[in-house]
Amino acid sequence: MKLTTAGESHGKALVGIMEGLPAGLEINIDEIDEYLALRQSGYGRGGRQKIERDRVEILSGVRNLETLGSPLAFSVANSDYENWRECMAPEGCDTSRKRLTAVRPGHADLTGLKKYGHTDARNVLERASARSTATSVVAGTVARQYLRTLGVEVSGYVRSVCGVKDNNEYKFGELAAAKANPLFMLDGSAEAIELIDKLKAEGDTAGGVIEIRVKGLKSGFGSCMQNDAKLDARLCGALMGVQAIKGVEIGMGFGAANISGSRVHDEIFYDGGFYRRTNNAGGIEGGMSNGEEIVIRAAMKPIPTLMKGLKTVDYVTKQPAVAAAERSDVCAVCAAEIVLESVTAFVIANAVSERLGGDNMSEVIKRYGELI
Ligand code: EPS
Repeated sequence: MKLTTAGESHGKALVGIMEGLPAGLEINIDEIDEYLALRQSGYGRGGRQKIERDRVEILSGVRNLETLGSPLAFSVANSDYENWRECMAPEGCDTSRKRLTAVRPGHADLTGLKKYGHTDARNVLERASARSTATSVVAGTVARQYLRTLGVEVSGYVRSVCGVKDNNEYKFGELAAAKANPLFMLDGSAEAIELIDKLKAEGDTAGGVIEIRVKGLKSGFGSCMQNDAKLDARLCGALMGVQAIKGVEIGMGFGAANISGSRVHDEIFYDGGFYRRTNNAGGIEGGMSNGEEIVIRAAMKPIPTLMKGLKTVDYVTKQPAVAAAERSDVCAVCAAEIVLESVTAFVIANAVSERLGGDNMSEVIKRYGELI
C-alpha cells in the first residue's frame, strides 16, 4: 500500500492517493469523518479549528461504498482558503501579503528558506504545517477498516502533557474511554488543563507523550531479513515523520537500557499455544510482530509557534526580531494521538498487505485466517 499526499495549509484542499487496496473493502465514510473531527478536537487547540470542519470527499477507487481495487483518491477542503485566496491562489495572487520573514525557532521556516531558495517562509511553512495530518487520518481510517476485517484494532491515549503524567497501565479495552476526555487522558487531565490555561496566558505551548496500541495482529508481520523491512523500524520511521514527534519507543523502550536482561526479556510458555506473561518487547521481536499487543509511545515537542514570540533574526534584514505568531494551538496532543493511531494503522495494514497480497478482501481474509 502506498499513500501520496499534497496540499498547503491555506491552499484549496488537502489531497491524497492511496494505492494497493484490495477490491471489496467496505468503506465507512462516516467513520472517516468521525476521526477527522476527533483530530480537530481536544483542549488547547487554536482559532483555526473554529474555521475548519474537516470532511473527506472520495474522488475515485470506491463505488457504492466498496473499494474497486483501483487507486483511492480523496480530498479534504480547507475552509480557510476563502480567507487566504488573495495571497494563496495558484491562478495568481498577491504574494506580498502574509509574508513571514521573522522565522520561528523549531519550525521549518529558516532551514526551508535556505534549502528552497525562497525569501518568504510562507512558501515553506504552508506544506510543513501539521494541517496535512488530516490526510494521514483519512488513509489511516481506511487502513483501520481493512485491519478490522481481520480482527486487528488500533487504539491509544495521551499519557502526559508537558510533564503532567499518567503513570497507570491500562488494558486495551479501557483505552476507548479516553476519547471522551478533553485531553484524551485517562487520569490527570484536570491538572493538565490548568497547566494549558497557564501556558496560554503566558503565550507559551505544550507537548506530551502518546501511547498507541495494536491488538489482534498475528505473529510474523514485518521481517528479520533486512533492517528497513523490520516492523519496528517502519513504525518508528512513520511516526517520527509526523509533525512535532521527536521520540518513539516500542514496549519498554529506553527503560530496557537501564536494567538486566532477566528483567527485560519476556519468558515464553506453552499451553496449547505459545504465550508470554509479560510484554516488555511491546509485541515486536526481531523486527516481526510476535502476536502480543504492539505498544508504542511517542513524544511530541511543544508547538513551535509561540504567541509570546521567541528571539530570532529576520531572514531578509538580518536584524534581531521576535518570531512571527498570528494565532497558535497551545497544545495539540489530541490531534497527534489520532494522527499516530492512523499512521500506525497504515503501517500495519501495509505490512499485512505485503505479506498476504490479495486482489480482493475475500483472499486477504482467507489467507490471514490460515496463518498460524
Ligand atoms: C499549524 C498552524 C496552525 C494550526 C495548524 C498547524 O494553523 P494556522 O496557521 O492556520 O493558524 O492550526 O493545524 C491545522 C490547521 C490543523 O488542521 O491541524 C502549523 O504551523 O503546523
